[in-house]
Amino acid sequence: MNRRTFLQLSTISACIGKLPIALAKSAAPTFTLTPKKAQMNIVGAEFPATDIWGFNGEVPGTPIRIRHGQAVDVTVSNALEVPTSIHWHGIRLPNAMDGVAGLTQPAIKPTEQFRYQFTPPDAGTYWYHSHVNAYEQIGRGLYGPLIIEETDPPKVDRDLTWMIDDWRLLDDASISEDFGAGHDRSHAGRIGNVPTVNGRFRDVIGVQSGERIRLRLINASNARNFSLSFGELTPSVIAIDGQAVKPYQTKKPIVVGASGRVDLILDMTGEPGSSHTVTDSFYRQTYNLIRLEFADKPLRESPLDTPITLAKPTIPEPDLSNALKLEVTMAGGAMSGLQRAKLNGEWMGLREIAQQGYVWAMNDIVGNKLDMPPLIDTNKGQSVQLTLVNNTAFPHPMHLHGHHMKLLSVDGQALAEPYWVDSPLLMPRQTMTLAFVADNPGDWLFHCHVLEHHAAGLGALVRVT
Ligand SMILES: [Cu+2]
Repeated sequence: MNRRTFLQLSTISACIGKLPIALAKSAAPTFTLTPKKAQMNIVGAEFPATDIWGFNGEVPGTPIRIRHGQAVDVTVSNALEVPTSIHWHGIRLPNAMDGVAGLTQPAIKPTEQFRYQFTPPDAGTYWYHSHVNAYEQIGRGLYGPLIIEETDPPKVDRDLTWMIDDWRLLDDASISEDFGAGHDRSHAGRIGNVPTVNGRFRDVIGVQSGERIRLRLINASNARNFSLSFGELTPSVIAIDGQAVKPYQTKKPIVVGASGRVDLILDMTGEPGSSHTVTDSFYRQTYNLIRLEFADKPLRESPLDTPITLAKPTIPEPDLSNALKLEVTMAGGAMSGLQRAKLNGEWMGLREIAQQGYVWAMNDIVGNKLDMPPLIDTNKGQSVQLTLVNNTAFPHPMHLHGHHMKLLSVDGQALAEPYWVDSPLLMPRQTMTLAFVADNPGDWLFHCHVLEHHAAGLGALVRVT
């Protein structure tokens, strides 16, 4: 650094000293995300590295981590050979920043840049991912964590993020190129054969007895849902889809549907020197996802006894007595018996629809494009009550952009403690009632986050004006 630049810098710092405190406090880091091709070893040293697409060449991409009240300021510089965009999953943001190419912005072409700027209204655990040919681009690795830190977070020894994913790899560890395959579109989506945590297969992490860990689980899979057990450990759930819930301890497996998030407090109650396996049992087979290895020396003799409750969400409460009430039935896919549906406004037999690559419908309408008539068209401020009926043989994580919905009941049973979600996982034949205030103007996607299902018609628009 020469004397001249040093002087310039000291002038700048002198100026910062005079800024009003509120302004100085909100100065947030800026980020550049360059989606590009890279290589990464996923399955271990005995296998070749895998060609991936990653933000800044990594999977997960560079963590975007800011404090609540600060702005997200990210410049995307597209170094791929194809167009892309970034969606900020779960954030209530202005429509123009939502990142859905073809709906809220044009795709970012190769060599072009796009700057995303918004201030997230809610703290919590979110993620970002491509929203162009998502089933291919996310499947190749274009995603990363987005963490908005609470002003007053619970005291923990470590705050860890696990982006859980699964990859469909061939024997030489290369990615299987069959993106959007017909069977995946009509069945459970692109389920992979290599489940990973933060891009590593069968990883091992070191922990200490008595340690308290906040674990942010983010499911970045195309299609795989997870149901995680932590061996002898008993997690406490403190947030779902980024929003605080009343903390509860549970021995039941923690379900994280595709695109969903769950925040846990995990007290490391295992013996020094012991080893605990985290397993997934969502589908028929149970397998080991990752292993926790306890150090020989404890961190402390007994777990912390400090509070773990997060501040209550500040999302507007829907007014159920004046809500617009709507039932939405998902139908189609294999083994559903769907006979016909509307494609481009015309009734057609399922065979004819399938010939064009579509197999799903919401309220008999195939969501084949982004500029369709909206499923919901309402005024800003209107409360909406949605009853979602999964009349299919497969689970569907249904993601609403730009809003959070309060989950009120499941299969007609009212929840004792309703909670906020943006990606509720509906099991086969399940019904959920949710409500939200349509307070964010714009055209928003509402779609299944099994990315192959969305590509095959399981999507719709919510218009708020
Ligand atoms: Cu689905």
